[in-house]
Amino acid sequence: MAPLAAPPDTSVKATLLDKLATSHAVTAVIGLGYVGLPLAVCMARVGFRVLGYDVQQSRVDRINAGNSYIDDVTSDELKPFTGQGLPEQHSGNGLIDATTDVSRLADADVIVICVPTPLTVNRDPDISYIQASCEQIANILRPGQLITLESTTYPGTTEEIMVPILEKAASQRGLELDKDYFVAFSPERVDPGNARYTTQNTNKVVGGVTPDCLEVAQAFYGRFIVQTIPVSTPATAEMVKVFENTFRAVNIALVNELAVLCDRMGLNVWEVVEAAATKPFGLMRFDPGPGVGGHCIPIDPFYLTWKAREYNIHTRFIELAGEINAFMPAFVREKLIRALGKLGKPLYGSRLLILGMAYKGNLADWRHSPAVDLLRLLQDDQVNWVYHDPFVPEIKDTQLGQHTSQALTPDVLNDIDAAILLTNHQGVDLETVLRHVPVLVDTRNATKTITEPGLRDKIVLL
Ligand code: SAJ
Repeated sequence: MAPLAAPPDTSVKATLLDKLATSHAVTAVIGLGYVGLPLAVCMARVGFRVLGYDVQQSRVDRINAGNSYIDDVTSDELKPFTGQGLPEQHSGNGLIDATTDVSRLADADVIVICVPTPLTVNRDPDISYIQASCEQIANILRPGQLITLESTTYPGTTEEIMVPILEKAASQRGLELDKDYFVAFSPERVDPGNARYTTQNTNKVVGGVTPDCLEVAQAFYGRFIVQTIPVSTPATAEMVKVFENTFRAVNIALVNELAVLCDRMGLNVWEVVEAAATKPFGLMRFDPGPGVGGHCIPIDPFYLTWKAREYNIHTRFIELAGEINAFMPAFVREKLIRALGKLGKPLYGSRLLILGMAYKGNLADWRHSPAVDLLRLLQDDQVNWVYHDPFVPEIKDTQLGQHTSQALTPDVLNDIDAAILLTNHQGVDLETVLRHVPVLVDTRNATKTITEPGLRDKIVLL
């Protein structure tokens, strides 16, 4: 007699796995920034309904109108999936539905947390956005949900902060972790502006609170990301991420320290770095710069430093790297003083052209930009400055005030005592700048292709 077919597995996990496999799962992303919005588009591309939750109504409105505000997602990439509440002529299929109504998260079978993890003024981790998101999810927690945290944070956050908040609500409703709902940590690996490595084709590390949590999380991410990399615990996954960014911060600091030493020794650090990079093994290229910006590299390593204190470990290496990177704007000021001095001009009261406000090339993001750090430093020198950045039309800073990007016209350029290049944006006409200004301090070696002697002589490299 043929063996009886096993009864269908009607467990919560099996039902959720089936919904994930067939794209019937309703998904949600909390935080529609440079991580959350690209993720939402990847999820919609494989047919998931995606509820995008953000506290900013302006972001929600722009997304529902198919109007992207993130460099890495064009509006043309977003439009096919939006259109909620718009007239039928909007071509979108409405899979992505942005909202500020957090109660709608109750509909979601999968909720991904992509909120900021800044530092406090005392440079301690600020996980208040993670905690707030967990409290919101706890209010709508129900059987059949996977909750994953993607925000970069210190090892231990998922199991020490997130799970207790969810467990408190779950126990009041008779819900059990690993039976009724599942929790994992999976770090984002978005490199803003990187067209080669995207959310979809960058391996995704996943750490589940339990083996079943890992299985469900891998089934979810495996639907739309090229490869998932399972690790044994959420803390391992959290540590992987802070290690990745600390690796960058430390190596950038090394090459920045080299820049200061080469300056003293009369060596060209850019020539050293270029030549060292010809080594086909055992060396990864990093470039010196005016400092380290963005919302990751200057911040994430200090999440590790803070946690290490709990174990009486003083992460001197990480803190030294942070000090060196934070010193670079002052080093640029020193180079500027020398460059103006050679022209018989003081820095005090000089007129400066800042080339680039964004924290790195071909991006519009100027948060935590070294340009802001340098300009705040120069305030005591009473300099008069204007900036040109084709990606950043305007800045509003608490200390610097409001400024708009100036065109590189002769009447702007002729009035300048020195130009300082801080961001290596493509397409900035550096030759025109050099034809008008007396000196250009180039902190990114962006002028390396300019060979005309009359122009080359005006360039001072970091
Ligand atoms: N920088 C240097 N020299 C270098 C590289 C970078 O001075 O050789 C500066 C940049 O100009 C910038 C800052 O460091 O001001 C940070 O640049 P970044 O590209 O390292 O960092 P993000 O925040 O734009 O992107 C990073 C990701 N970058 C890469 O992997 C190349 C990665 O560290 C993370 O996946 C991501 O942030 C994140 O969100 O953690």
